[in-house]
Amino acid sequence: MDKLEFAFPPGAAPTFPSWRLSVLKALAGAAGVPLVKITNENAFAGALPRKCKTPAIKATDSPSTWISEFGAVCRHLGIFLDTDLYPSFHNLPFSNERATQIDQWIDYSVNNLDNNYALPLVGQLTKGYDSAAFDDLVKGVRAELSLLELHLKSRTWLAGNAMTLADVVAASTVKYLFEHVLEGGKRKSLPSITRWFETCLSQPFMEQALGKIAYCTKVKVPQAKTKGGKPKADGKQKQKGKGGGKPAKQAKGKGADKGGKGKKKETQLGLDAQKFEEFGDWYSEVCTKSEMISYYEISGCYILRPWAYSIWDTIHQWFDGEIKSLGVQNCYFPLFVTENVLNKEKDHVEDFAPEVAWVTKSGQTDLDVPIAIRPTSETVMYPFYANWIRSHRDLPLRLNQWCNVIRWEFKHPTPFIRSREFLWQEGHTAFAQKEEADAEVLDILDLYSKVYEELLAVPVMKGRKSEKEKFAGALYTTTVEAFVPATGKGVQGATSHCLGQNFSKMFDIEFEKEDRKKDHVWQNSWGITTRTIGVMIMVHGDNKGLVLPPRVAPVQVVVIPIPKANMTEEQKKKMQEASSNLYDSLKAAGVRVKMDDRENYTPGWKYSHWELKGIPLRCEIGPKDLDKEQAVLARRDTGKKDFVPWADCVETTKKLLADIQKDMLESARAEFNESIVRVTNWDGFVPALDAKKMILAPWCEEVAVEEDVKTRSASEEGAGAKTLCIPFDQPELPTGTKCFASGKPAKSWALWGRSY
Ligand code: 86X
Repeated sequence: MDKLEFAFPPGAAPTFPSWRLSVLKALAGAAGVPLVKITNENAFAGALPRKCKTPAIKATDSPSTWISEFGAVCRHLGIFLDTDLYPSFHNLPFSNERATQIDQWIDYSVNNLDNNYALPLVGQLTKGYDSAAFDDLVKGVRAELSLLELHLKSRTWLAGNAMTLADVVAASTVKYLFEHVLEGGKRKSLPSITRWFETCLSQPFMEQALGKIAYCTKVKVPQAKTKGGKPKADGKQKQKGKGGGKPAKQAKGKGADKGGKGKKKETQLGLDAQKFEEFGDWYSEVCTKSEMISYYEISGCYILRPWAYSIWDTIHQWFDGEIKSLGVQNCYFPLFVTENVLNKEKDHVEDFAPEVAWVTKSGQTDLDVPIAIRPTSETVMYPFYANWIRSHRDLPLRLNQWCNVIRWEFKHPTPFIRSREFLWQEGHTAFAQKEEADAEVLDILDLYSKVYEELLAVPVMKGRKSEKEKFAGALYTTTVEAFVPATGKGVQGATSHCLGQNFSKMFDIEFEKEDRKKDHVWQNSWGITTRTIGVMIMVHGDNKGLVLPPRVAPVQVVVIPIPKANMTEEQKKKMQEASSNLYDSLKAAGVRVKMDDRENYTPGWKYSHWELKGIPLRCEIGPKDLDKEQAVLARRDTGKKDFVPWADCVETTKKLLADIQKDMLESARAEFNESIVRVTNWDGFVPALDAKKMILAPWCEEVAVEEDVKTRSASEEGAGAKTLCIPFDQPELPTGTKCFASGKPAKSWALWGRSY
C-alpha cells in the first residue's frame, strides 16, 4: 500500500478522539507510508455503517468498503501494512496464538480503556462536568489500570516479547489518561504501566505520531457552566469535589523534587508518605528529600548527590583496602566493546542481548560498526588474560576495576536498586588450581557480608545460588542476600562466582604447569554495586527519613545551639563558645561533626532537616544546659536523649556512635530472623509469602520445581517466589525429608522469597 487513507464520516468529526488518529499516524509511520485524510463527503455515500465511528478507513483490498469499528481498523491495517507490529504477510511464520493475544489487547484497549473510560472522560472535560460522575470514572479507570499494572509487572510488552500493535493502541489511550485525568499521585501507583508507556513512547515512530508526554499534575476541570436543565446541586457538588481534600492533598504532596511549585520550603519538611503504607512513594521521597538522589530526564538514570556518593566512597575505600591486602591489583579496561568481542561468549550474552546499549553514531554520521557499552567486562578482559598468561609463574592473576556499567533494563527502575547505569567493582581472577579459586570465592563473599553487616548494619544470609538463579557462565555462584521487611522482598546484595574453566576454555586462557603440561586456568568473578546504599535506606529508614549507620554517615554528629530571644548577650556568647568548643573537641577526636548555628532557621526545622538526612546523633545545647554545663545527645535510631556533662561529651559520643552501629545491626538482624518462616509442605508457602516473609523449606533442587513454585506462588499480593539462596548455614535435614513443593527427596534447605 502506498498511502493510508482515512476519513471522518459526516457528522461525526467533532467528537473523534485524537488518540485514535495517533494510532493511524503511528502505523503509517512504522510502515513508512503517508497518512491521507479524505475530505470528499460523497466518498461515503451509502458505503458506511449507519452510525459510523471515527476515524474510518477504506479497506485495502476493496476500496468501496469502509471499516469503522476501531478494533477492526487496527487489525485490518496491522495485517496489511509492512510492520513488525502484527503477524501478517510481511512477518511470517504466522502464529494464531500470537495474533489472538494481540487482538485481545486491542479489544481490551478499545473497550475497557477507551469506550468505557477515556471517551466518557473527554465528554466530562469538554462538555458537561459533573464531579461525582467524574470521580466515579476516575475510580473506574484506576481499577482497570491496576489490572493492566499487574499484567505489566513481569512483562516488557503487552503481548509476547516485542512491541506490537496492542502496545500502540493501548499506549495511545493511556497517553490521554496520563495527560488529562491521572494526576501524579495516582500515576505513582502504576510504575509498571509508566515504565511500559515510556518505553512505547520512546520508539521514534510513536513519538512522531503521539508527541511527547506532558503528564498531568492537576486535572483541569471546566469552569462551572450552569447549563439549563442541570440540577442546582451539581454546582455545589462540584465545589465540594474540587475543594474537598483532593487537590489540597495534591498540593501538599508529591512533585516536591521537581522544584515543588508554590509551597514554601519550610513547611515541606518531613515526609508525606509512610514507610509501611506507601513504600514506593516513601522510598523515592526519602531518596530525594535527604538529598541523596536527584531524578534525571532519562528513565532509570539517577544523580548520586554528595550525601549518597560519600557512602559509596566509604564502601569503596574499605573494600579496596581489603582486596589489596589479599593481593588483588586495580586496573581499568575500556567502556566500549565491539560486537565481535561481546558475542565471543554467546551462550549467556544472548539472554542479556536486549539489555545491551549501543553507540551507533558520531555526530550525524553512522559508525561503520556499532559499539556496545559494557554491561559487565568478562568478554572485554579475558582475551587479554589469554595473552598475558603463559606459565604457572604468571598466576595467580588477580585484577579488579572500579567502574560504571550500563544495562538497559525494562523492568521498573528504582534508585540504587535497579538503575540502567550503576557503579560497581568487578573482580576477575585466574588461578592454577581449583582449590585456590574456591577459597577466594569465599574470602570475597566474606568481605561482601562485612560491607553489609559491619559498614551498613544490614544483616545478610550467605549462600549458594540455585541452578536457575546462578550466573549462567559460572560453575557456581555464591551470594549475600538481604531482606526488606517493609515490602517482604529479598534483595541480592552481591555475588562471588567461581567460573571454573568455562571461560578459560572459551577464551583459550591456558598456562604451562611445572610439569610442562598445559591446562586451562580456574577463574572467579565477583561484584558489589551502589545497590548497597538502596538496601541500607530501605532497611533502616523510617517515617522521619534516612537513618544512617555511624560508620558510613557522612556526618556523624550535628551540633545545634538553641539560643532564646530573651538571653543576655553574655549568655549568647557563652552558648556560642560552648558549642564551638564541643565541635572542636569532637573534630579533634576524629568524629565527623557539623555545626548548625544558622540563625535563619528554627531549632525545630533543623531537627527535622537533620533527621531527614539520617545523622546518627544530634547534640543540642539550650539555655538550661548552659547553666548545668551539659549537652543533650539525641539518637536518630531510637530517639533516646542523654544529658551529658561537657567534659564527658567526646567519650560519650564515641560510645553512643559505637552503640548505634551495633544496635542498628542487632535490631535489623532480629527482624531479619523473624522474617524467616520454616515450611515443610506447600500449604504454608503462599500465606507466608503474603505475610511478607521469607521461607526456609526443604527442596529437591530441581529447576523445573523452582519454575513451578514461581508460577504457583504469584498472587494478588505480588509476583511469584524464587530461591534467594541455599544458605551455607544449613539446619539438619533428616533422611527421608521430602521437598515441600514436589514431594521428591529433599537435597537441602533453600531460602525462598519474593525479590527485587
Ligand atoms: C552477569 C557476572 C559477573 C563480574 C558478576 O556478577 C560480578 C562481576 N560479572 C555478570 N551478567 C552478565 O554477564 C551480563 C551480560 C550482558 Cl551482555 C548483559 F547485558 C547483562 C548482564 N548482566 C549480568
